[in-house]
Amino acid sequence: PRPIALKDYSEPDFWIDEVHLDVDLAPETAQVRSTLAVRPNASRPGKDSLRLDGEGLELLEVHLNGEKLGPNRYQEDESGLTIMEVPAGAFTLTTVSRCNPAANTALTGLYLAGGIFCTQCEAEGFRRITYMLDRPDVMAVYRTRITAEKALAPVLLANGNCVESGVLEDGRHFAEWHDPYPKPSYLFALVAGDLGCVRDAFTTASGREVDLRIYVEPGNEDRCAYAMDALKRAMAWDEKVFGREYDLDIFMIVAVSAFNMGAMENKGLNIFNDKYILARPDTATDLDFANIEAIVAHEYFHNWTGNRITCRDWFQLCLKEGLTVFRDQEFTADMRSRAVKRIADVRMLRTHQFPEDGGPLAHPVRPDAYIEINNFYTATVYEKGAELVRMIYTLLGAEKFRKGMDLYFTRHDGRAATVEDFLEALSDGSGVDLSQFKRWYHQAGTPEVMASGKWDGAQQEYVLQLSQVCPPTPGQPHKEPLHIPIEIGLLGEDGADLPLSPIGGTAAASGAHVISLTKREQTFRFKNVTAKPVPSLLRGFTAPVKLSSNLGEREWAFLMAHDSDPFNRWEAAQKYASMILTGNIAALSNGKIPRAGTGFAGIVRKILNDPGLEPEFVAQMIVLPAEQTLAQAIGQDVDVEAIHSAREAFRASLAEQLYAEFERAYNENETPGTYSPDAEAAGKRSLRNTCLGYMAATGRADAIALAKNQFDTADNMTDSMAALGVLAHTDCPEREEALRAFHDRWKDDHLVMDKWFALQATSPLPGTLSRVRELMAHPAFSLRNPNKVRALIGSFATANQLRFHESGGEGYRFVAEQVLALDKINPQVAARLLGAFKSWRQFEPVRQAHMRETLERIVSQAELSRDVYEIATKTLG
Ligand code: DPP
Ligand code: ZN
Repeated sequence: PRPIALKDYSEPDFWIDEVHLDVDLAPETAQVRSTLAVRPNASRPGKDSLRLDGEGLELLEVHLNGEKLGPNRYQEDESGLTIMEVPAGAFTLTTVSRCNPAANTALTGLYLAGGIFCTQCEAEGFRRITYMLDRPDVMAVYRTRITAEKALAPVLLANGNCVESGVLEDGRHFAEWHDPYPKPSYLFALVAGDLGCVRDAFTTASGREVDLRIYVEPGNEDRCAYAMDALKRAMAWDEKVFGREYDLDIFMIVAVSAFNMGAMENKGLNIFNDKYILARPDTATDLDFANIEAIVAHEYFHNWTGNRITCRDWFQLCLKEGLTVFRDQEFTADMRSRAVKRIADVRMLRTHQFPEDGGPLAHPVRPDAYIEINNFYTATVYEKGAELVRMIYTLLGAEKFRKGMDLYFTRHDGRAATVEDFLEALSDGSGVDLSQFKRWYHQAGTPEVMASGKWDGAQQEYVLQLSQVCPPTPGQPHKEPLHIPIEIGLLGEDGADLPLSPIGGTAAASGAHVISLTKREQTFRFKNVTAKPVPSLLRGFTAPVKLSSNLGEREWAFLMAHDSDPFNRWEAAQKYASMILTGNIAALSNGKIPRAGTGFAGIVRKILNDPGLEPEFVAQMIVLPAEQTLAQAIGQDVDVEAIHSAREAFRASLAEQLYAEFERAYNENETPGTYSPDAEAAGKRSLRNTCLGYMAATGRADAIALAKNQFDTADNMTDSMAALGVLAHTDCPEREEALRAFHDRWKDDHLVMDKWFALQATSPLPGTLSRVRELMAHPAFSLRNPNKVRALIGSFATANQLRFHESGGEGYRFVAEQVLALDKINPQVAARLLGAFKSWRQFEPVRQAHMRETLERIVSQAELSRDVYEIATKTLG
């Protein structure tokens, strides 16, 4: 397969202004009559043949301006249709074709799953429904008529407003939908099936009434309240914070159980993975509720950042995704705790994006080439993309950022835009120069920033030397210096912030200050510093970089105890713990005695006893860096067993030292009464369950009994899962009994069963791999359903470092087997799963060899999908 490059972009030869679809649905044949209003692109004149994209379609008829064309006038091949000798001016082109929804296991295009007809068109699925210029810079007004047997599909939905519906003979019926806003084909959607509906309404700032509907499988109507509430809050927030109002009279969400992604922002008709809509206290955890809130908001926010202003081409994906993730992060920060949200986002960035950026799959936030675009819905495009927007926000400040965004919306509304357009609007609207900043979009890799601070007692100055390097990434051996905003503070002896008086800059009243590192090396000076301070650098994680400094354990301990910036306080705790743990990991390998970390435990004790801290923040403060994070910190020759043992031992040691404190916090953070998913109550449960985990890490019988009791008596899924997690990951007699009880209670609930699968797949106990194999035969499991694959195989491969990296390579071979089986069913999901190998070079030689061999075996297979081929070859490098 040949790569597609950004530099080869050119406008299409033709524009399509209108699309009329007439879709006649049956499980095994969907007949689509499509009429396109085509006009030549004046800037590329003289083209007499029209090339349309089309895949897996059975072409029946072609008409041009109402006249049926003979087969000599067009040519079909596996990727599309060429119409020869088209008129010089505008014309209409009608095609009649068929596809097979029931046979569509790739879940892109039009598919039938769980009895529901559903579409997924991003990025290039529309061409599997009908022939089209399937590219985002071609924006058309769509009218869609759906016809189906009423008994089979009583509900018929598409984008926009329903303009007509009626009953036909033979038990058939139809509905016709019209979306007045021009849109690219990837935002087209159609849903048909037997669906229940929950309704509500929202009145916009300008007083328009919007009809809100969530469609779900009948029986699930009682699980939609939280999603609906989140939707209304998102609509109000976007009006208030970004001045953006909803534009149609109806907004619909459909929840389906077979979906490749989390959700999709189709105009007026969002389609969701039902995991991110359905929630009831007894079936969904606090994390599920928080994800639902964030994803409902994310998809809603796309209406302006993605739909009204869309992407010119797929290289600009971050233009809508990075920006919309930034918007949903801000929404969650406003709805919940800003500090906790920032910690969660950085945690996610570091676990998923940093390894991508540091490995063979590294690519810029705006990639310059791809083989399969579906492989670029990555943590880099989404999460790092959001960090770039956040840095712009930091550099501009709230007010100027809003001015820039306002200009972006007015300038580009109704159009397909580029990253350059976005940066120009933000720069013009704010008056801030972003020309150097732009490098962030095309330079891959995580920059490393080195900081070295010195207090000059004689001058009463604090001198901070900063330097930056960005390691080479595939195709980019040399990097230019980036514009890196770094928020800093200086702490005095008492732990309070000192006032900051930068030399050659403006003084910060608040004690925190953002400096711009733009050169490879730069020195910053602060005056009137009368005693030696401790610097707090990169507060709020103002840039997605790896920071190293000359701070030692004493300073980290001090910052962990005192930093006024909650993010950096958490960061200091992580650094401190990480220092102890990496030392202990090395000690384990050398037969030395690990440290007990009494100093660390002492600060944890104070934090647990501080009534002024919010419980969720405390929970974050006391969770040790994950095994994968430690592997990254070590960077090479990683020994997963040593990491696991050292971490578990340190957990147990902390738990022994602080048992009474954990027990007290466990008891004090009970949330009696009716369950509420709000952030405060969720935070208490989170702290409480973190404490339970620590207590159980001691292996004490009373702690295991406490977990068992919580499991038996929990009235909500959060507490039930937390307790089951403790039992399932402990070698104790209660384990099997609890897993069985949970199974028997929830075996008919597909979403809850996913939790049950994932929990067992992430168990550190030996035998996990054979359990996972066994579970693949469970009636609730299916390779055809992406959620099942992610829950069981995905969790094993990406969230169980110890067992996936079993030294004999069995884990790798198992996952590779599933990747190959899945590639025949659903290439997107297969390629995603293969991503588990992306950090293979950081492990010790024996495991590296196993992983290389496994990857080579995959590459040597005939008939790989583009998706898997691209990931496998790039991973091997
Ligand atoms: N465009 C979709 C989203 O990010 C793809 N998953 O919302
Ligand atoms: Zn998105």
